[in-house]
Amino acid sequence: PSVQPENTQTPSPKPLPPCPESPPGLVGRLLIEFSSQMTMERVQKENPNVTEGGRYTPPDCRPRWKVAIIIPFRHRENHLKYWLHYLHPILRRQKIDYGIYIINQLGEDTFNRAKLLNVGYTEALKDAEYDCFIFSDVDLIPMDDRNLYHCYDQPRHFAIAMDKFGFRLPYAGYFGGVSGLSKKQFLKINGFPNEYWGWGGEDDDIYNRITLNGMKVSRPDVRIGRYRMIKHERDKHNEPNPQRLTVAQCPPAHCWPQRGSLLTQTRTDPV
Ligand code: UDH
Repeated sequence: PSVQPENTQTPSPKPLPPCPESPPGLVGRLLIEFSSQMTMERVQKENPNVTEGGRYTPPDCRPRWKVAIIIPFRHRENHLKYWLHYLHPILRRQKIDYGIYIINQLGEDTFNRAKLLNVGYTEALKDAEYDCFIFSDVDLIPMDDRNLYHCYDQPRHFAIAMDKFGFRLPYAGYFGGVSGLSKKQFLKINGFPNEYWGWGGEDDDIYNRITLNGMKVSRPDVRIGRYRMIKHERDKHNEPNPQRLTVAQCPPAHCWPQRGSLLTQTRTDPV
C-alpha cells in the first residue's frame, strides 16, 4: 500500500480580515480634561502595545490605511503628554495602523509650522510606506472617537469644531489644527508652503492649493468633529506673520478675501 507523505509544513496563518469601516469598539463622545498631572511613564504603561517610535498596528484585522501622524513641535512637552495619553487609545479603537512623528524645530528661530509638516512627510516615508498623512497640532484633542483618523476621497479637515471657536468653523475656508491628505493628494498639491515664518496664513495657503487643484475639503459631521485645545499663551518666536492675510501662492481670482467671490466672508484673525 502506498504511504502518503506526512505534511511537515506548519499551516500558514489565516489571513486577517479587513478592518471594519465602522470599528465596533468606538465609544463616541469623550471626556477630555487637562487638570490631572500627566507623565510619560503613565502613557507608556497605558499603551504597552505601542512599539518603539510610536508605531501600532491592529492585531486582529488588516487596516485600510497606513497613517503617519505628523506633529509640528517645539517646547510643548507637557501638551505632548496629554496628546499621547488621549490619542493612543482612540487610534487603537479606530483600528488604525499608524506611526507618530514629532517634528521638532531646533533652535530659537521663528517657528515654521508648514515647513515642519513637509519635513515630517519626507521623514515618515523613509520609515515606512505610508499612504495617508495626518497633520495635527500638539494641543488639539478630539472629543469623539468617531472622527476617524484615516484618509478620504478628498483632503480632510478634522478639527472643525474647536472649543476655542465656540465649536464651529471660524470661517468657511478654515483648514487649520488637524488635517489629513493621502499621499496622492499631498503630491497633487506639491506639499505645503515653506515660506510662512511665524503664526498664521499657512493653513489658508494649503486650503487654496487644494481648491486650485480641483479638490474639495471633506469634513466630519459638526457633532463629531469637536476638539478641545489645551490653553496656552502665544509661544515665543511664533509671532503673527504680518504677511498671513495676503496669502502667497494665490492667483488674484482666488485670493482670500475676495469680495464678490463665493467666499464672501472677510478674513480676519479669529480671536
Ligand atoms: N508649535 C509648537 N511650538 C511653538 C509654536 C507652535 O510646538 O513654539 C506647534 C504646536 O503643535 C501647536 C501648533 O504649532 O499646536 C500651532 O501653534 P499655536 O498653538 O500657537 O497656534 P494656535 O492657533 O494658537 O492654536 C494661537 C495662539 C493662542 C494665543 C492666545 C492667547 N490668548
